[in-house]
Amino acid sequence: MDTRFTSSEFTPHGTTINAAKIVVLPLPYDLGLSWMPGTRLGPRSILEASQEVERFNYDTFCYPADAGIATAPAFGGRGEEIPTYESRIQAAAEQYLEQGKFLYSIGGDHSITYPLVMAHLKYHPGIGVLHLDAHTDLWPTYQGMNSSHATPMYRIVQTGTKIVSAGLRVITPEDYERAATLPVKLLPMYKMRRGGMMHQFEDALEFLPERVYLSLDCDALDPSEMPAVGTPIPGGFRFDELLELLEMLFAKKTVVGADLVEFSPMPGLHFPQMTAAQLAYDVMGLKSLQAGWVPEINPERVLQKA
Ligand SMILES: [Mn+2]
Repeated sequence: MDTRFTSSEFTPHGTTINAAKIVVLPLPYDLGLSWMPGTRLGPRSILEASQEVERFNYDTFCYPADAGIATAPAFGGRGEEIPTYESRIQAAAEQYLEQGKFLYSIGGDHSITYPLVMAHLKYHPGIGVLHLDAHTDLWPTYQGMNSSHATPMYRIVQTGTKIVSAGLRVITPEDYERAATLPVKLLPMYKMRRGGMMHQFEDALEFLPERVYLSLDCDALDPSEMPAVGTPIPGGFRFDELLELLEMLFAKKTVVGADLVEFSPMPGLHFPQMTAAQLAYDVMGLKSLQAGWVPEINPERVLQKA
């Protein structure tokens, strides 16, 4: 199988990480999961599906691949102590950030986001985190572990980093108590639905600094469109709603890094991995346009000119 994201190494920019603006970091890991294992198979499955993603990105009207997308070697954490694995993630991320790359990490369960954000904080001090998820991931410990897919936002916020968590459908009274004393804004899905989704989201974004890291848990999407997650929760975003939120995010903030986590492929069901690959490519498109790496091309206008 192909272990690269898209066949974009065939772009004019060549095949090397040196020549690429975007580096995809696959992190096949699932020791932070509480219920269904399987996210360690996520990156491979998304990379495979990405071969079928159309090179022209109709969601963002550009060719993200023209920015140069290189895929870093994947590494999981089997047989490794969790702190060791986390330092390896952070070191790998720092290596690419040092080279000025836009890092797009593919998990893996949500525990990978903590070391990734730590790396980004080093190169982009003062960033905030936009967290799209069904869950708050704001537990101090979960099942006795402080490194779990239920704890990354708690760990991140301990560094003073501001977080907006949106799309939430599971919030406990304890979450609200915790959030009240921390720089976290919780945006439950029911409020987004009732208060005008885009308006609520725009408001929440004002809580964050100008530069943000985007962490996207696949279970933010509705299970009807994204069933391939460890902990599916009904009532999530539709794909087009999520896309609109991402467009607003890139219109309002500079995104300095991003991840996509918790994808857990279901044998025999291939549309979710295509959805995940498309979502990843959409974010790369939005970033490429924001950074001016590629031009916007409206395909309808091309037709009018002809
Ligand atoms: Mn999560």
